Amino acid sequence: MKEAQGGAALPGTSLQRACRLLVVFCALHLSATLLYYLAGSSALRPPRSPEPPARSPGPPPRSPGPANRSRAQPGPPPPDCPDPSPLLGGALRVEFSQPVNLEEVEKINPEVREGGRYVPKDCKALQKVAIIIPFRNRDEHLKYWLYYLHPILQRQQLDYGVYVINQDGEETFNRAKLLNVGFEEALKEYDYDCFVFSDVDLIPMDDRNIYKCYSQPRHLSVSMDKFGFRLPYNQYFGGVSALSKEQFIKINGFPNNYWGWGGEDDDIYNRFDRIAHTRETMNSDGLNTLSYKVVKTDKYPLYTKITVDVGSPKK
Ligand code: BGN
Repeated sequence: MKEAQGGAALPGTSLQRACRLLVVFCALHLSATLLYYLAGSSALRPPRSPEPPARSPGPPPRSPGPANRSRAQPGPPPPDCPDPSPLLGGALRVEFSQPVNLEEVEKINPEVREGGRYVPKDCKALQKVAIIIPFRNRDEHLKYWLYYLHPILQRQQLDYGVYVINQDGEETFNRAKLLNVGFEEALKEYDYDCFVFSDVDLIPMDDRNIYKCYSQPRHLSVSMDKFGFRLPYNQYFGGVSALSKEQFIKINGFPNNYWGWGGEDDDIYNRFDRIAHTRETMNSDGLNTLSYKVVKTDKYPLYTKITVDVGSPKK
């Protein structure tokens, strides 16, 4: 019966075979299509993590020509210098027993540029300070000043320049007029925003005494050895003082008419005082009446020396 059953199924068997063949054919077709699709699409896709093209050492990149110069980006501006400077060390030992050799001073201050200019490398200085020193025949004092002050001013992270204003000739010395000249001449060189006026024989004994300007004029020589580490009187404004450009212009600079020793610093002090008599004269004696002649300018490695004819007192 079994056989009969098979015999009886003959026409159905051929149909099944045909169906199976069709299924196999379809499966093959589908696989081929799938393979073809996968192979084709992977050829279009980029490799997942491309290797950078190998580069031959070749010549260094050329500087941009005029056509593409505008595309060259300058580096980001340096950050502002921190306030206070982290380089400060505090109290200093100041003594004058050994003579100073300026070539040695140059060697230990390699970053000071010609004319006694310095700009911090890694940060933007908070102020641009011109140091103005009235001068005549005090070379030994000046050497000590340069020896001590250059390292201090660099630790204070100032953008600074040192201007020694040398009075020419043998006429009576005029300290305040020389300071006025220093203000005018330094501004011709650089856009200073602060002026520190210093006698050549004064050295700070602590580098936290910052040679910069404040919202009010400031007396920086707050105590002096020659006065027993005090000051002679409360209103004393001599020695070292700091005035911003605006403050200096506001008081019409310093008086030009104090020839010889003394008085000019008191006059300057009183320019800030509303009730003083100098408030009556300051507008007619100062920057607006300043006249002088620059005799020569010398750029030394550690300072700029401007020799100037300031005239003589009216006889
Ligand atoms: C004062 C001087 C100052 C000087 C101090 C300290 C005068 C004015 C007199 C009317 N003032 O007497 O210029 O800095 O002594 O030495 O001379």
